[in-house]
Amino acid sequence: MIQTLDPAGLTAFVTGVTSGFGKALARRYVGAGATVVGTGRRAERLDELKQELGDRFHPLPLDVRDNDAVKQAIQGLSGGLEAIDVLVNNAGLALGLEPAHEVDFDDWDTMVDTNIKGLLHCTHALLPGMVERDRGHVVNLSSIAGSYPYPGGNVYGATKAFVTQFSLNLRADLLGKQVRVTSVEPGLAETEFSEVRFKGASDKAAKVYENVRAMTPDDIAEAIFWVTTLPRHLNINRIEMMPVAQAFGPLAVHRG
Ligand code: NDP
Ligand code: 8X3
Repeated sequence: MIQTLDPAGLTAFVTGVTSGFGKALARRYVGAGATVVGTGRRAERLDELKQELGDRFHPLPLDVRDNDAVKQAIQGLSGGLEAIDVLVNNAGLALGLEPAHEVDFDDWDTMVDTNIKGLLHCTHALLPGMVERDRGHVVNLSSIAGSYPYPGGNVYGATKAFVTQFSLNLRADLLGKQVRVTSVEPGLAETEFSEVRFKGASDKAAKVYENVRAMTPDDIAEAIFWVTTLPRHLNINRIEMMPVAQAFGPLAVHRG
């Protein structure tokens, strides 16, 4: 038997708790006794979650793309919340599935600003405190799309490759410090992800999950809960997870 960490002693900063993985994780943490600062742009959804989760949940309306707002929000944390133990960089999105030569450049911009720069903003603001306290864990939501290319994955997959490599590079910088880093790389999971990717086209989004047992937000939340409550001498570098119903295709060959 190993001695896992008592979640009651953890304060987590989770980006993107208004939906999907982030919301499931906020519920998992608070249900186990942890304290959560939860962010997202949709303030009304944060309010609903506050109603549900109570005192140990601290809603923080925030657009992670806005570095000044991120810095200000993090500097404004008080009452014990200033010592964040776990940062979960979960906020992110895919926009579109068109081939690279047909995309709207604004979509690329938004994915880079959110998935890369947003993650960097939060990490840059919270990591120095973790190092100073010699205690912490950064969990980054990457994706299988960062390892395996697919048609239409162009910039989305590239942002996730950044997230994976950045996570591994952080490990290199943090050697000798008691600060852990994990890249979580899920495959098909049913959330609002496809609704966002297809810009509200619900029919198209529903087709992604039709007749398939996809992973659930709770599946991903459980993995994050596990890596962050392991004894402090253990670091899970990467965790790649897929539903059993998903696997790899052959490489494409064009004949003609
Ligand atoms: P959802 O769309 O269900 O949730 C995304 C969350 O990110 C929302 O809470 C949203 O909040 C938040 N968010 C998006 N943009 C911003 C922003 N600019 N500032 C603050 N918050 C933001 O998707 P998932 O739960 O599926 O996705 C979570 C993460 O997991 C993403 O990084 C995604 O790329 C990744 N992922 C998802 C997979 C899947 O199949 N679902 C598989 C692999 C990885 P709000 O809109 O209120 O701001
Ligand atoms: C989300 C998984 O395969 O739709 O990151 O890109 S995938």
